[in-house]
Amino acid sequence: MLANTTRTLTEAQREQWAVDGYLQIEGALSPAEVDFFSKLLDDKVRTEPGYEPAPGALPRGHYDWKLPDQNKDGFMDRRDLLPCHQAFIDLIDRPRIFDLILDLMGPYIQFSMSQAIVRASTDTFPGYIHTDGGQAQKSIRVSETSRPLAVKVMYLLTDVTAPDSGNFTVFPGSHLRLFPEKPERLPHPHMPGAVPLLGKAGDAYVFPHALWHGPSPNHSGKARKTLLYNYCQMFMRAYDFSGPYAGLLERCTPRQRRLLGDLGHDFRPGDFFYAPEDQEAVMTGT
Ligand SMILES: O=C(O)CCC(=O)C(=O)O
Repeated sequence: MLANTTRTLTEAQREQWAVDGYLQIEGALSPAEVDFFSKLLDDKVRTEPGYEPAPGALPRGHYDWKLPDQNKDGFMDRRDLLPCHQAFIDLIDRPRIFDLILDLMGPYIQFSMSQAIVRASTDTFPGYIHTDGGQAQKSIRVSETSRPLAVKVMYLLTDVTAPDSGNFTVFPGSHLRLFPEKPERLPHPHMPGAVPLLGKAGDAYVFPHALWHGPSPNHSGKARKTLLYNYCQMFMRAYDFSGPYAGLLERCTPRQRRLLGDLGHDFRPGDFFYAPEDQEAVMTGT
């Protein structure tokens, strides 16, 4: 059964989205869900091989199949979580957050990526400021009144109550303007304009790929865990799978299937540009 999707942004959220370029949704996950996902990362995701960064072997942003560090507080950056557990599939269109995604992005969207990141407490990581969407998105900025091209939801699984705790750090408004990124002025989490956000486990940050953002260093003494879910307009490409995600479709609701690329027929040229006629009804559950 699909939840009927009716929630929309408040006026204050709409303004914050347009001006600052991000939202913080408190209590998006319950404490029980935070515990559940946190244990799932420790006891299942981390103990099995999966797609992880391979610095030195592969360029930045490319993932190789490997086993992460087995220390539960060590660094982990796992992609393509959905096959790992039904709960990861169900989080794709969790009503309270997905309602906002639909309101922001419109109904012609797909799910494009899932990720779990554990930022270890360490003196060796200086943080990392970037846009999402690779090289291209650094120079693509839509206007305040436009729908975004792609949006990420970051669920905190750890309280982040002080700076330099692996905070999600944003440059408010940077989704709308040229941002300096020169060898002599590389963006970093302590430069002017950076806002290291605080939050409670269970909070979610929602932001477009165009916003300059990233993790601050983590000197808190404890690892910071997050889940990240990405959505993009249908004419763009998913990052974690290359076509309809066939291996998962039988575990999905109709809406989840559509978000994972199942348009209800075999691929035809033009698909994903013009969506099936029931796209809006499938997305909103009406
Ligand atoms: O805070 C992190 O660990 C990374 C989050 C981030 O910058 C991203 O997902 O693009």
